[in-house]
Amino acid sequence: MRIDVITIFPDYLAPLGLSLVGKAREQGMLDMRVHDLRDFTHDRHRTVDDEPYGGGPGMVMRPEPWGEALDAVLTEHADPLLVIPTPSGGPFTQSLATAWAARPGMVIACGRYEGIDARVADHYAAQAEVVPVCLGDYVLAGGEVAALAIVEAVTRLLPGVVGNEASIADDSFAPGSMEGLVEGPVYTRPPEWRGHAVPDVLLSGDHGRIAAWRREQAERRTRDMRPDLLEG
Ligand code: JEH
Repeated sequence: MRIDVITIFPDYLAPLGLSLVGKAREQGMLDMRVHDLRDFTHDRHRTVDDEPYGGGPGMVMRPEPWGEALDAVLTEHADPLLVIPTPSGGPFTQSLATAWAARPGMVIACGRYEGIDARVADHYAAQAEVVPVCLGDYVLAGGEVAALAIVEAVTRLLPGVVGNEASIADDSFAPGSMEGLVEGPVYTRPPEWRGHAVPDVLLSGDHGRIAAWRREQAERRTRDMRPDLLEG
């Protein structure tokens, strides 16, 4: 898979050289390139922002550097997908991660300030699938943290990246697992730690009872922590 990230803070994406994503890159399953938006400016100060038309606080990202960067990067993509993190996007969900893991690649455009001039998304809709996404209901300072989350969520679904295929099928939000439930508590050795015992059932070897107990725990925790998941 090919992933291009465009940002004014390329160093923000440095963690994607580590861990699972880093291994996927070393193993040649992921070709990820990070581009500095300022390399696509032409003025002496490498300006990427300007005042908002209509007034208001903050600054908006100018369309010209985005146009030059996206023209250069999108031509490298066969079936172009342009992902734009923004507080006004649709929710980024596991089902989007699954769909995107099956594609040849994507370009992630990381805005800063009050966001990117809206004409950029409009313009590229003619040549790419443009998807504005939002991580969650809190306000970040830019799209970089969302890009980290998206790259990790998608990459771990690539065939051969996670050694254990069962860990993917079992994901809380994955289609066909414990549908729409969060996971209950998990334990490892020792059987007693600082006076806290592991529930007996998990040491019983009775796989039927263990499965029933886990289901009950998942339902209980979903009711307590994520009642919204039970509404549907
Ligand atoms: C934030 C991309 C580019 C800050 C404020 C405003 C909210 C009311 N889950 C997420 N949160 N934030 C982002 C995100 C994702 N994905 C995100 C970004 C950019 C993604 C620039 N920023 C900073 C930013 C304007 N406010 C938005 N409003 C509803 C709480 C108030 C206005 C825009 C951009």
